[in-house]
Amino acid sequence: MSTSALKDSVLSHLKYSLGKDPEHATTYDWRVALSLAARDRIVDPWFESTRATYRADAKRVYYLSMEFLIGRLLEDALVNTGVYDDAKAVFDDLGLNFGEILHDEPDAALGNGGLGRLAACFLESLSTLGIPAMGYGIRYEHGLFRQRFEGGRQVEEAEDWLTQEHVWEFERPEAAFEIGFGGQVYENGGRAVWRPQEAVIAQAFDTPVVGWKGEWANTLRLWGALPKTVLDLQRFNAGDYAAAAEPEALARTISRVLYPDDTTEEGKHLRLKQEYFFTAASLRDLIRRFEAEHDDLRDLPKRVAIQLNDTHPAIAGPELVRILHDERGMEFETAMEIARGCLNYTNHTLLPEALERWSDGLMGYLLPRHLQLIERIDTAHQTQHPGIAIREHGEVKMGELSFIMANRVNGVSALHSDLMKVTVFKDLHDMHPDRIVNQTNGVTPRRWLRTCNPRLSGLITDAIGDGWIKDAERLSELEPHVNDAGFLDRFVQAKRENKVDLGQWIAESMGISVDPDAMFDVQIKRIHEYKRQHLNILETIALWQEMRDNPNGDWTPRVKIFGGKAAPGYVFAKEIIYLINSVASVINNDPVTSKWLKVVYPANYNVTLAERLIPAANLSEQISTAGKEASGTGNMKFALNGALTIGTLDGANVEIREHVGADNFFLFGMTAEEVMERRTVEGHAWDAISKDPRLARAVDALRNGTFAGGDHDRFRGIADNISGPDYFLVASDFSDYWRASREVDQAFRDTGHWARMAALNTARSGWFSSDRTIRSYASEIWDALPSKPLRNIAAE
Ligand code: NBG
Repeated sequence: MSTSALKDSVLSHLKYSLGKDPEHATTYDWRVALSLAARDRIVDPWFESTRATYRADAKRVYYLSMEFLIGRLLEDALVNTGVYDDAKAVFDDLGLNFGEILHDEPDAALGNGGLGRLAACFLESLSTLGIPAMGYGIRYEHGLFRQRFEGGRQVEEAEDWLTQEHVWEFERPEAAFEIGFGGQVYENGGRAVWRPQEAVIAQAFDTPVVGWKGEWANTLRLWGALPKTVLDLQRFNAGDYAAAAEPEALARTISRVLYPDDTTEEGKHLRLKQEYFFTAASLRDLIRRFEAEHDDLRDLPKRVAIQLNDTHPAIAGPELVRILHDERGMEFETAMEIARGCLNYTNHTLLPEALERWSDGLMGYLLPRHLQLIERIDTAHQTQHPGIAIREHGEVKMGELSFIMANRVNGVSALHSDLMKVTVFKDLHDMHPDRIVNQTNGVTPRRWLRTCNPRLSGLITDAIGDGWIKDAERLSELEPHVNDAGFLDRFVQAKRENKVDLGQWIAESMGISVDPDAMFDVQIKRIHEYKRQHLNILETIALWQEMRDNPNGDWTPRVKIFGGKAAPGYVFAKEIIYLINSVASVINNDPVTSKWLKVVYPANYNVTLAERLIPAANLSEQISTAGKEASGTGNMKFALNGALTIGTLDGANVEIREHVGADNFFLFGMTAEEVMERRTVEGHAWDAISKDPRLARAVDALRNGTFAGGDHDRFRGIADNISGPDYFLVASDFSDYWRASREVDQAFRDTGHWARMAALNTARSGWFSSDRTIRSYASEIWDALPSKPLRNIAAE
């Protein structure tokens, strides 16, 4: 496409879609006009992908996920369709600030963290690889909350990304299903009939997801909840306006927010409704599609692979059985076999408290027929494999249900998959030793290197051509360049410029000045005790204390950057946020240490902020208690962008270290096995603290009011936890973390060597592309093949 054709398209959308002339157009208008022009370019390959899928009668992959953390879509679409440079030229020509236009787009936060972002990377890779697939989820009106800090504490606000037109989606009023809840189960002629008491409409909204070079586009289909009757006219006419609008309000709550706080009964109720709502709509949709082409539902497993992203869509098992058995009259056993032939389950956590369980009471109330079927599935399984129950203590265990209903079950890193076999799913694994397979996570190199880091990706392409963008393992061709001083200089230069940009942004948005030559040390992820942001901040405190003791020391300057949100109901995580902000305000105002140490915690960490921070990072903090982080994906993005990791042997860190080489990775801490052993030692935290005066002093600073304006109690909770139960072994890992951090300091001073290590991280991280992950799911789980790639629209 020529620049002038793109310009015509943008101007035409501005005029005919937005009804604006260029003189009066705002940044928003321009952004929407450009997005529509970009979207136009995706529609043809999108249609062609669907046609090709029908022609080939290809197996389809359905990815059911409560979360798709897609972030902004415009820049990605421009890059993938090959018109980024043209678009920039168009706006330069119009005298408009292109960066500002790209940044006008709201960040679609339809996810919490890694699990949701993984789903988004997978969709992009599925499209790049040309595998016919569809993502199914919920079109949350508000998505994840927006985080603000007030006096250092987290405040949550509703995110309102949908108040503006969401230009990427197509509303599908014709693709709608009625989804019921509650009611009774009757028997009719030997068949169970479920008569729900209430129902809402699930309506589809489609977003095309385009792959690299625009060769293929799959669909992300998100369900919005609508009422069956918009207005109760009788009540309205009787003057009761609020009650008249009630059905609408009630229905809409289902797709209003992501993960409502489920600590209350109401929250639980709504959450289970959401799960059933989108799962049931998706199953109906995919069966309808199947039946448009085929007539025997027994062939479903040959044509359809369904991936359950965590247990949130686990109700798919009983729902599919219900459709086949109750509605279509198949034998229960046949229905089970078909369901199991289609379904697969990915586990994303071993934390027992994060494995979903629903009380029989709630399940029986909302989904009475499903509860009966779960009992039947449980009995059938126990007849063959006695000793493990899906239902226990009056609850349905969704992990067990998912496992039993799945053809394949996978963990998300080698270590995690191994641990699944000996911990949470030990008994089930012993019964079904072939069911668990590992699929180490990955990230799309298009967004997470090509687009977010144009400087580095430009340099890479200069050195080895652009084949790495589609085939990230070709990044290994950089290895010989790592010994070339000229290449390394440019590598360092690219990183430095990214740091200067970030530094400017920090100065402008937070009023903190940072030195671009200091080490940018970044920990960005949800705030959680197992991720141990408090270990990082304790080390920061200890370092600061040491610098103050020795103000003439030759310290390696560091900027400690944090980012992340805490779940609204997670009190301890919110205390950690408060502590980080409090430490930041003391340290950042200390004239003695200010040339060496800064603590920066920008609020509202999201995909967009990650795209800003990762390219500018020197050091990636991956310091979870070993055995607790299922995989991590941020760790991969950092390594890809030439940051070195300081980390424990946890999740995918293990594999990252194997790939980049132990010499290019700062390892510390106990192994998963040592962690389990250490926990059995009584007083392990006290023991660690008494052996390390540095740690003792840092913990003491939490109790003596240093960061609390003299208030001794403010951070007592955290201090008591670290020195008492310390389940996540912050105290026990501290000394080794300190040692490794000082090694990092030393290494950073040898700039040439550091640059080489950083470049090797990039060169050796290609394996962590989500293309590799998806290929592996396709061959080991889905038995799905890429359909022939179509024309390359980027070349046109
Ligand atoms: C998260 C894990 C991460 C992992 C992502 C994606 C959940 C339940 N789990 O370690 O904590 O990288 O899933 O697999 O969100």
